[in-house]
Amino acid sequence: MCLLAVAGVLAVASEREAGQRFPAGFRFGAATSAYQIEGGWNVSDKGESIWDRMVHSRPDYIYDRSNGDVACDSYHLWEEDLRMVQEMGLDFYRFSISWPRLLPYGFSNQISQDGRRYYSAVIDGLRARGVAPVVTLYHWDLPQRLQDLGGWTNPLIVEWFAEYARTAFALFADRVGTWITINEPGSVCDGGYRGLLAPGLVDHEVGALLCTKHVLLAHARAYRVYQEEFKPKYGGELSIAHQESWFEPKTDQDLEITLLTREYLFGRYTHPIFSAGGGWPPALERYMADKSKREGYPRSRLPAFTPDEIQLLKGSFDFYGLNHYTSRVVRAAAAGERPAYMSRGAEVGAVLEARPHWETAASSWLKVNPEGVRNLLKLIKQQYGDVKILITENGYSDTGHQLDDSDRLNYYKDYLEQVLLAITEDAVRVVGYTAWSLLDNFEWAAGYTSRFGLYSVDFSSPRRPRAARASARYYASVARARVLHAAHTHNTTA
Ligand code: GBH
Repeated sequence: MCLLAVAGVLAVASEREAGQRFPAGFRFGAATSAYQIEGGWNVSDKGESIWDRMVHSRPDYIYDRSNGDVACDSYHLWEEDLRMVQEMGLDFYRFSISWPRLLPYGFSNQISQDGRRYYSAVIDGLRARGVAPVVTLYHWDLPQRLQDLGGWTNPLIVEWFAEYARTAFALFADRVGTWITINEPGSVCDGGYRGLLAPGLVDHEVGALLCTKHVLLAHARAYRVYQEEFKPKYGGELSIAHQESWFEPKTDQDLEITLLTREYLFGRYTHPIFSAGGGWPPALERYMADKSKREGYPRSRLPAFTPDEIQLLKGSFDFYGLNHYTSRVVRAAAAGERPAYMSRGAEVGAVLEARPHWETAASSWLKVNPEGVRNLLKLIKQQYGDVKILITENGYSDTGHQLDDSDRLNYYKDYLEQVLLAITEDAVRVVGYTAWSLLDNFEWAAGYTSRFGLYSVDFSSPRRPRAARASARYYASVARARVLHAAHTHNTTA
């Protein structure tokens, strides 16, 4: 073969390789959350959370009638988890603090010493292994006592949360540089008040919208507490993690309904924080005001912000936290077609569908469309400017006992490829990527039937043994090399 041709091939190959390299400073991590992995639900003085209450009082809510009483037993086996993170060579580990484990009764007058010791040990353990802790303050396990006082629909929760946040900062901010206040406000409010997640209430017309306002303000207050009292000393960064899917119009006629649906399901949570103007997305605000009026409400069901609240929220971020899994096509409900009352688009008259060729994970909602993440990243940049984006979750579920999880491995490969394209081709400032999840865990209402783990967990054994899947080896090799390579070179050992 002609030497020039060989040289040509090599040049192309190395160019490709260069094009597939993540920028210097790009960080790789994996995530979990307290209720999903810890177990130890009633050890020591831990308080009851809304998930403890839900799984114990309404076991039929959970697909396999399981619960998180023991889960991965990470309350006892956390060193195993840290060993896995280290084995993969990850830069950071995102986990959450259980509010009622730290503050058994929700308020900061009583701090659990065991709770404090537990999270302190996890944080120190990570740092000793050269892994940065990324800490979420609220991943859905509200103290039941606060729920009994109205939970996220009570405006007082804004200060209760700020007080909890201040306690956590005071204890851990000397060792934690990255904070997430609330995981997926959309799931907290629209899931929690559509009967899908704890507290399992059904009131998406009013309850979910009150929740939206307060969960956002709680985030903003915590942000200001950090800014004023801790940032000067420790210089860390704080934001919120939004769940956003990529939504595209089904046909050219569906553009307007798609924009409104995005504003309703996502913009409601992002516009007040990231937009230049602040407040609710204007089109949604008008829509909700008109609709509420037609329904005979004296004021909009979407509760107004005061000018001070708008200012408090605006700019309350150091980066944009994005949880992304899936895509939908959006169309306007046809004349006479009433979208199912509980469906996510019903409020705005939208129907959400998947394209037939998108494959479905074990979670029926998780349709695979890798281009969706690149489109969404571009959209965020277009909407909110050149903000730093940390992908705080992305991952794939199977029903999983097999360690050879090629579907998950391919999902990671394809999605990471699109993330990289967004960085290199579209100049979106993505600074890191978090795999959901480090290990199989309690997948909320799906119980243990959907597995997201890079590591499998055998829940039938009291020792909850963990084992690396092929996807863990693959992810480790990407994190180590900072390069995306072809699928057949994945046999690097973790
Ligand atoms: C995240 O939730 C959670 O943070 C994590 O705890 C959980 O284990 C993980 O993901 C996997 O589920 O109508 O197309 O917009 C994601 C929960 C599932 C909520 C998809 C919104 C709607 C899909 N989300 N759902 S779409």
